[in-house]
Amino acid sequence: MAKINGANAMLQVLLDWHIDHIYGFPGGSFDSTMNAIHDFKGKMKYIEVRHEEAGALAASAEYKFTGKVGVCFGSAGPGAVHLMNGLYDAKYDKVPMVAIVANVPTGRQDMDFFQAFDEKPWFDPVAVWDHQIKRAEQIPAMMDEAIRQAYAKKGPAVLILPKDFGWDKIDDNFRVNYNALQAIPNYAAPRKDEVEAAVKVLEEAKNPVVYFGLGMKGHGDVLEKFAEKFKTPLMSSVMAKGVVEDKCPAYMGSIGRVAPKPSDDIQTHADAVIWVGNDSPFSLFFFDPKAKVVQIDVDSEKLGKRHAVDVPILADGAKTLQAIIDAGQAREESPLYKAAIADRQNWEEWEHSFDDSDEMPIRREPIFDIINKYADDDAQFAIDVGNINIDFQRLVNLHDDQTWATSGLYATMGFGSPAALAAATAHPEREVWNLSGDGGFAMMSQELLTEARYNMHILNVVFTNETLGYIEAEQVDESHQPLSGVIMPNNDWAKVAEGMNVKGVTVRTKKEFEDAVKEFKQMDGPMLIDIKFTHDMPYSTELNTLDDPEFVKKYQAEGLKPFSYFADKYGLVEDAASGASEAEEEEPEPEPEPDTTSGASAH
Ligand SMILES: Cc1ncc(C[n+]2csc(CCOP(=O)(O)OP(=O)(O)O)c2C)c(N)n1
Ligand SMILES: [Mg+2]
Repeated sequence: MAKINGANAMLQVLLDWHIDHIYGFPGGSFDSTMNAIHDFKGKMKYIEVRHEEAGALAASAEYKFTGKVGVCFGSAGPGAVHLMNGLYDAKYDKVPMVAIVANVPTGRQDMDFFQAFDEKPWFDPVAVWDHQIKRAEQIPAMMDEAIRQAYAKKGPAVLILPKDFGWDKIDDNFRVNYNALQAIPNYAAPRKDEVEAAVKVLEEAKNPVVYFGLGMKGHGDVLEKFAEKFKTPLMSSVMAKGVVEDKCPAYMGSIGRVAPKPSDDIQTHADAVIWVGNDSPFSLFFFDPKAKVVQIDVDSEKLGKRHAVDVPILADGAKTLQAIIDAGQAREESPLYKAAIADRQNWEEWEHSFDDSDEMPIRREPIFDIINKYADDDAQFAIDVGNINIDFQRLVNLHDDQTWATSGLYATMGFGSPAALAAATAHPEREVWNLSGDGGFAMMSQELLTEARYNMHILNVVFTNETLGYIEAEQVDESHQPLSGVIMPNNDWAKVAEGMNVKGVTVRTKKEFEDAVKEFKQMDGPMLIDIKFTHDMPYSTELNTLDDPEFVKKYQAEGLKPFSYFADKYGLVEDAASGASEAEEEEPEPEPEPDTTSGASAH
């Protein structure tokens, strides 16, 4: 029997799973695998990040962009601990990923040795599967198992490899189980009585809406058909932006703090919600508690979790919506639908009225006008955490094959740069936009070195507003406290970039930004644009009090109409029997979340 080093057998399993790259950073305890990586040059691409957290976040982002598992590694002790943030990102957003973690040689374990600690218990709370290899012969089978477990349980799997086993010679006869996971999920269709019950709710409702999540990914066409036939506004979780193209007239965007105004306006007025493939935790605070809910999900644990459910359907979302489309009668536009469409138009006109504003420092709208004009139809957007979540949700017009990723439910700052590495590695032929606030960018800015080293075509856009804006807005609007700990120094990010061999440009105007973007599109490799950006906060949908002159002045919202204007105009009469208006009077305002970091949903 031919023999192979344990670490080489491990990498061969990755290759057989069609995984041809791995993010990581070496250490002494990982020497045996680094030797294997050297042996696999040309077959397995090694992306040497400058911080293990970046590798772990890149591995998590990889699945968000491509639907394929990402793999990262760290050495024993500090390298292992640095991975943790990326593992939690994967856990919260239900992302299959694999981390290979080194341990000191077996003969040195549990003896107070250098860098040694009991790694498995450390990973137990985060991992969907975590085990330390106990014999070298297990290596290929356990690598295979880690990948299958990550996919099946939709989370991070951690394989702990003691250094000595990586050097050991084992039989070279392992055959991977890649084919086993090629089965395409085929979730159940709904029963006839369930479809009838859903149609009844729809027919009895005056103002029904659809509220979907990532469970509908790939089925935007069915959602659009549904909205077209039943004249229902479509709303989504934050993470489901892009499932329906932004230009779809019925799509009001996501709901919550980061969302555009119209969906926030209309959600309390719905008397029926078709809730599909959506588990957004913030939805606890949305909708009239008395609204009728038809909830469709493939996971029974989700049914009734975020709102009382009247018609639970444990079935495929797209098949169920299609069955309702086939069985139900077309509807006229409801007052809520008409009001929503007009509200959205008012909101978008207001936003675009600032597109050519020459206010200094520059406003958000002119910047996003350029991004929308210049981003390729298959651009990949890596989105950090902070006000950029709000601006991206509201101002980027996603279309065609554009993709995006952020840190959703875990919402870690510093996600943008590692996610950009993942996008550029997975699809080097497509351009990558890393959109990050100055605080978030600072957390992983060392990855400019990685971008330069591999000449990745990434445009890093840093929004320098000299504050941790998202938290500043919370301190002002929610807790009414003095600003505390949010100031950022006005850093020269272009200079930092140049110091790391990345072309750096500082811009203050729309024209300068446009010229810099044009330059990026002509060149190879990475670039950084530091925008000296407005210190004003995005329009607050949490307050959304257009009848308050102070509020209007603060957000220059003279062009915006309160929703009551459209409600009156289109005869949106609150029906006491439906509970919508009653509920508004009776139910106390929900307490703001202690940390409403992103309002995002995994599904
Ligand atoms: C690692 C981490 N630390 C703290 C937070 C809390 N937090 C959320 S957004 C934010 C501010 C982001 O600031 P910046 O990147 O400058 O973006 P801005 O909102 O100013 O555009 C903070 C501190 C977090 N989400 N992640
Ligand atoms: Mg900032």
